[in-house]
Amino acid sequence: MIDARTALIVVDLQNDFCPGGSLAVSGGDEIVSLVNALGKRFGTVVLTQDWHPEGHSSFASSHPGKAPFETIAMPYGAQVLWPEHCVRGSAGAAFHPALDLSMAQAVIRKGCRGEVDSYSGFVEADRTTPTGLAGYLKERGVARVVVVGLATDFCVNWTAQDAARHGFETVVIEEACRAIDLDGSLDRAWVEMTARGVRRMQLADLH
Ligand code: VGL
Ligand code: ZN
Repeated sequence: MIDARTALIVVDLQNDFCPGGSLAVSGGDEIVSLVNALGKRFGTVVLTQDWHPEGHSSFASSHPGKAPFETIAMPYGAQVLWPEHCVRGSAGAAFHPALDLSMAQAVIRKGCRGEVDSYSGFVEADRTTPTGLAGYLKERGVARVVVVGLATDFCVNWTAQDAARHGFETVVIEEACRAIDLDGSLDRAWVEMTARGVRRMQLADLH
């Protein structure tokens, strides 16, 4: 077991981000068995779940004339437009069927408000609205978080950076993540995470 002050955060391991889904991340399903094995080693496991209302402002289809993967300006900053994905209650928003949910104590849903996206499991894209995850972890005495899941360059990146900002010692396990990699976003994500003090680790190095 990993010490009780360390939590595992599994980011968005949902059908729409796996092969066959509407915003499939290449190899997204390959991490499920790793994550299941990892989950058994932690006393605190939290899952995040992308959970958008229909017509969400992050969907290209909500912006006439715009196509997926274009970027637009939103009041809170730049927003990449995505194919419709993870509509709340849909099969695409469900967790991958092979993900072992029994290990998780909490599910944090994010991106729930129509006008604001949330890559981060901690704070929405307006950078002011908390999900409550930081308080949940702190109240349970968590000091270190290990972040895995999808996608490395978006939701894992933002979640890990916010964990570090909230004062958690933060680790990302590279093999237990997969990336979208849009115009160099994966390389940029590692630069950003590293600059925040997030540690890039391999599974074998985790104790
Ligand atoms: C994600 C794009 C849109 C992710 C979520 O989980 O990385 N990416 N919504
Ligand atoms: Zn989303």
